[in-house]
Amino acid sequence: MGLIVFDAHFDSREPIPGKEHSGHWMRTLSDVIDYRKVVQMGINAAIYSEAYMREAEAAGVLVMTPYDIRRVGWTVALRTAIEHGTADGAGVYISVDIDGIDQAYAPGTSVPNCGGLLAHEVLDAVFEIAVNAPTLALDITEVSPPLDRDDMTSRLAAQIIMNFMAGVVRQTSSGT
Ligand SMILES: [Mn+2]
Repeated sequence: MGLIVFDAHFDSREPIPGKEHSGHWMRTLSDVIDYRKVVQMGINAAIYSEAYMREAEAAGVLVMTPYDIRRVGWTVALRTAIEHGTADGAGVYISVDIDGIDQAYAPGTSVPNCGGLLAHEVLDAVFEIAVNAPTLALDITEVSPPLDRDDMTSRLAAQIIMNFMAGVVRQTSSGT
């Protein structure tokens, strides 16, 4: 299974005994994740030491910061991401951490992101991936209604799910 993740964070920190935190699943699920088929889009490189980037890339992860994506353009970035995530004929699981999207669109999250991806970029991306790749499922994480403003983050999350489903329908119906 391939994995295309939208997130500002690597989530590859060490677990801290006795203290719960959400930033370690990319490390602690190493027995089920094939890192050579993982793409992390929207990583905020400014908040990490270089070691995190080097470790991810050494494991085979394709890392794209918002800057990387805009420099090559979304068409090329998504084509590259899909090629990486579907290596060896793998299906793709999409995971959207809402903090990968800029705080201007997604303030309702525990770590708002100044400098994240734009809402329409991620809305278009999940649609494009669902249309153009054998996509298995999508999840959305880190949406926090108590921290939201006028439900804008929750509505964005719902729209991401709808765009994903529209892409799945388009792919399913394209061969008939
Ligand atoms: Mn995150």
